[in-house]
Amino acid sequence: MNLYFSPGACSMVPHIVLEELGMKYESIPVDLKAHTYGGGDFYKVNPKGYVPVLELDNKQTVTENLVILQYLADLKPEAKLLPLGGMERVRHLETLTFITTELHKSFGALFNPKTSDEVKASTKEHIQKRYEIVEKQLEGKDYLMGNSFALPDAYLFVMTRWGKGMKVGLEKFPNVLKHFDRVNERPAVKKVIAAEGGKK
Ligand SMILES: N[C@@H](CCC(=O)N[C@@H](CS)C(=O)NCC(=O)O)C(=O)O
Repeated sequence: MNLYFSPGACSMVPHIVLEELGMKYESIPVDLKAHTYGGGDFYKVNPKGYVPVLELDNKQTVTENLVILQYLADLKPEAKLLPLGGMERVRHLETLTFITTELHKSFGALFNPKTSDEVKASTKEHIQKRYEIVEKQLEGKDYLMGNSFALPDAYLFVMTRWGKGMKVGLEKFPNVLKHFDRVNERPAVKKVIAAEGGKK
């Protein structure tokens, strides 16, 4: 399996999951400005032009983070990153989707150099509103879904990493900060951060 990634980007989430699952894979860095990888045209790998992309051993590609994460977790259900069925799976996917669509997408304006300071300030306020929900969900728990690490924790970790880097104002969310520190200590996470070496 190959993972196309960009250092510190949302592709860090499946990168963490691949390590947590102990999968065999290669990670291929993509230059998102030039849309190239190792001299190749990245649009030929993903016509949508973005990471993450998971390339299977049969050369089929899977895009869209939410789908890549489910595909990977289902390869090793014994790792319990995503329950196989029933309401437990529904709850995990509900939280994962909230993080992707409500948190991740809200960050977009902060990464755009053309965004005015006024819009940046209101974007940060909006992200804080989203984090109020996450803060409550983490109350009395080590991880989002209970007391063990699951897919939504990997995604939240990467978002909080961005939020800290972009000074979004996460100091007022102690549960979120504790969650970040807890996930940051996981050997798989340390390995990925060292491997990606970059920041968003
Ligand atoms: N809908 C995609 C969005 C992925 C995405 O936003 N990727 C960003 C990095 S975090 C990217 O590669 N942007 C570069 C581009 O769109 O050209 C998913 O959920 O996988």
